[in-house]
Amino acid sequence: MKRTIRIAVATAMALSASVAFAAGGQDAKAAPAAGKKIRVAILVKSLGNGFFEAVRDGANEAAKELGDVEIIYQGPSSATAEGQIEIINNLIATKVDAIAISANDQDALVPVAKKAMEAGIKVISFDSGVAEAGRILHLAPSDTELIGRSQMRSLAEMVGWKGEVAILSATAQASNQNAWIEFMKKEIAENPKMKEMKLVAVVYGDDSSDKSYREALGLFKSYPNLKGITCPTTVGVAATAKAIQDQGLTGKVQLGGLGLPSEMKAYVEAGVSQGIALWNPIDLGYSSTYILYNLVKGKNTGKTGDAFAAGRIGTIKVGAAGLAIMGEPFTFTKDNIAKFAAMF
Ligand code: RAM
Repeated sequence: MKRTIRIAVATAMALSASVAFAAGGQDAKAAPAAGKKIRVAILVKSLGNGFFEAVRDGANEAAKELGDVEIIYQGPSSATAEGQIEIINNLIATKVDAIAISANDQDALVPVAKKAMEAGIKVISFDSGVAEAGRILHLAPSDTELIGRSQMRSLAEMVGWKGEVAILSATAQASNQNAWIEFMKKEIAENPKMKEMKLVAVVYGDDSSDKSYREALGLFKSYPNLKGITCPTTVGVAATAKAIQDQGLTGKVQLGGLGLPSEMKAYVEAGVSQGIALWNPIDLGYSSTYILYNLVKGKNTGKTGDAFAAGRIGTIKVGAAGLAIMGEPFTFTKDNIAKFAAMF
């Protein structure tokens, strides 16, 4: 079977011990401060998203190791900046110590994130970034250009390098998806092997299963010759897989993107998608918690060049513009997806 994304992956273990991280640097288990726990809020794009539930599990794992950390997991019911702003205001009022945000809008959250930092709260973004002025650092799961270009290459392989393709994304303001889409567009425009491919539409399912499903149906209707869809969102890719299957389009419309193995296993095994990619969301939550803990404890500042000790992950280094990058995406195909589906 075809490999969908040509990204070198050494072993399955590389997924949880991300390759871009320097080895070692295990932080000693901090002794709980007398009585008071450090309150770390994990603010996600929206509730009910399995990806973020795995992030939460990783945060809880780190909190357990650290001992004196309490995780507060929150998110709006739908993926809006307004909902997140309201939650951040509440977190400021209740005086949490730290917040990790996956942003629904990188700019709209800056004023309230600044307000939180002025109140002494340590603020970072992870997954989907807040603009630089509104966070100490951003923890990205992988390199933006690599994610964007490799998703388009993966889809190209599936459709045989020709025909109409579309992107079904999360929200129109999502900073992570928009940055990836920029590189998907560059790849299709620049790669001479893709000259017979045409990107016909970019649509938004807002990380809602229902809306994503409807948008997928809309694509089938508007583009009867559509050969493939790539969805850089776990919610969108699962909904699109269901739409393809329900419409009897398996094998006619190819599907690629970023998906949770637990949600995509059945579709990948049934051939609805030849393969999807992702990183380990558990590690993202685990690392975010260690980073915030070290910031609160004054062990790190988060400035460029700073190195955080992050438990089993090792050392996380902060690069230019306060950007810390975890590792490389991993590709799940019908040969390996079952193993990961049990994890996330
Ligand atoms: C969805 C969210 C998240 C993104 C993943 C791939 O769960 O949009 O931000 O990183 O997909």
